[in-house]
Amino acid sequence: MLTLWRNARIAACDEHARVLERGAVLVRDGSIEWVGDERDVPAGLRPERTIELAGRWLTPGLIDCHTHLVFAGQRAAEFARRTSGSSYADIARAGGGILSTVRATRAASEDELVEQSRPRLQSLLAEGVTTVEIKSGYGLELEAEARMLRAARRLEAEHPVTVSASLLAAHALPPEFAGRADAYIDVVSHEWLPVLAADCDAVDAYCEDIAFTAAQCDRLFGAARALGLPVRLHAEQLSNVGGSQVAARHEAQSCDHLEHATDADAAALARAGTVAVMLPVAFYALAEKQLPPIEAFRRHGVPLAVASDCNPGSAPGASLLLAMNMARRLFGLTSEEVLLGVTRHAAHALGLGQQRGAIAAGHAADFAAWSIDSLDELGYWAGFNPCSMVVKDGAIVLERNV
Ligand code: DI6
Ligand code: FE
Repeated sequence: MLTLWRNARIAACDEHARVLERGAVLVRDGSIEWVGDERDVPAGLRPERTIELAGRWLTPGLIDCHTHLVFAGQRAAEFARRTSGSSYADIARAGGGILSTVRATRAASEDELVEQSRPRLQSLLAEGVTTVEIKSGYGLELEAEARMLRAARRLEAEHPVTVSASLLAAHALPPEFAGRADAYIDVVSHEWLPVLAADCDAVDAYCEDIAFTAAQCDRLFGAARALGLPVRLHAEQLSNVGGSQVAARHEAQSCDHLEHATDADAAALARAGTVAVMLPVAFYALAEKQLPPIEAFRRHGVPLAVASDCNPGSAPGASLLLAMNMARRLFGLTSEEVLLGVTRHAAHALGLGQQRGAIAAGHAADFAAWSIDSLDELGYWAGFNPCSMVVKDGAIVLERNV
């Protein structure tokens, strides 16, 4: 079936960042066949259906390229401790933090994980998100990590969304391995990865002084790549322990957080073609002070993405639009950087740059339509959602009166 989407203002987010004031898109069977000015719609093609957008803004469907949205329970009591002065690292060292969600997640069945995670996914979908990355990392034992990945796949099957699943077994040291981090990395690398490789799209790790060292992440990544799995890394969030350099050495798809990254780190990421993912909700919720080196990323030409980091500890929430607002207000990103950060660059961060993230011929017809006057309104509203329609693989999957 050939559908003509017409009378749209289009932010294509393609390699030329084209903006069409009176644009049209031809979609055949879920894929974009042509995009351009209305007046240039190829003659001779007979669309079987025409959708009139009445001058509305159309962007690619948004991509949230860093979430931990599958988990059980919540950590509101820790948030209260943090707002009265405790630090995230202190709570983690005392056995709370990630390990507290590990206890709740291990105790949850696959059904319970799906039930508890569904509202978070649906919150993102209502904001125009059509692709979402979901990490494991709260199981930290083979079966519980596998269960998290299965829950992510079930959420994908139930909703109009593409899920990219990352195995984050190296998120925290499970209590069974206390004092034996190297042994844990060996088990994950040589016993778990071969079993779980078919169930995930990439391997992630948390490189931090409260988590895993650069050398441990390096070894894990070596094993992942030997199995043909791409890698991504949480690095330089609270301190700089050399994670970006490891990520760059393994041509990571993305390196995420990066508040404490240096100019040399930015240069290494640029050379490796790694996307720097900004997670301002975590920066905000932890009341961090150190800003990521945005100017260095720009100077070296590191592509910037923005993501929600949805998780029960450092970024409790499920709003990519809020992350976009915070990326502008707290990190100083421009509205264009923020839009590319949740479309084209986010697609690249997931290795999906050829299929999604742009309104371009050959890409999937994933769109979001917006009730806004100008693109500057994306990342302007804090706590308000101007998304009026979501289109997944050519089908309208959500319409909102806004
Ligand atoms: N960095 C984060 O922002 C999340 N994980 C990570 O490595 C936080 C996860 C949590 O606190 O539960
Ligand atoms: Fe994270």
